[in-house]
Amino acid sequence: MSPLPEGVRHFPLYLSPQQQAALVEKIRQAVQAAPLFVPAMPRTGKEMSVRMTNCGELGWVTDKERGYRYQPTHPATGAPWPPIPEILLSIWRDVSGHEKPPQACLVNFYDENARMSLHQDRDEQDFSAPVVSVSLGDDCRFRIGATERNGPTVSLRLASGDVLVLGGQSRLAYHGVDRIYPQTSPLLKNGGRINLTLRRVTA
Ligand code: MD3
Ligand code: FE
Repeated sequence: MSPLPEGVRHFPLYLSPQQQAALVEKIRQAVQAAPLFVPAMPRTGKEMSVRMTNCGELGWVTDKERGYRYQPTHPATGAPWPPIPEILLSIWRDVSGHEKPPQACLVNFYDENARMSLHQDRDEQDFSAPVVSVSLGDDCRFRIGATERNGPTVSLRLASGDVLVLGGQSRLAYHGVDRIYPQTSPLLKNGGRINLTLRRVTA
């Protein structure tokens, strides 16, 4: 068992099954107001396998023409993002150690074939705040490495209701999702995994 990298904290089953179900309902409402979109890589336009939306004052979006960025409105509807559900704000207050509330909540939806390749999160101006991640639905194999692309990595199985805090040295660590383990959670009727990431964006 490799230790987790410096700055990573894992809270297995932070949310009870009842809290998870209530949060899924909040996310379903948010997705009705702010439909999932297909993110595309800058320049190439290659589509990612996850589907995304956001809550909060700013949302992370990407497309071929304008690349990675945060913006206050949905790329298709032009509407402001829905508010971040209160339960997520209370998780942030409990685990982030950060004074200010999160500005963005990225909602990633994975079907059983979706992946996220190794990358760094560096589109934010404030790296002093951690990223807080909440997993719902099927388990995944999450991989995290060093701040250099070719550094050593460790894998972690994330389950529904788990919370992960990525602060300190790990804030700029390479990370990704290698695979989803289908049918490992009864939470989502049609299976798959939802990951919610809470962040500070502006300086
Ligand atoms: C480590 N999401 O949205 S969550 C992402 O499961 C992202 O959907 C993955 O990577 C997912 O950018 C991983 C855990 C996570 C989130 C942000 C991090 C790990 C991180 C930022 C820095 C280091
Ligand atoms: Fe990331």
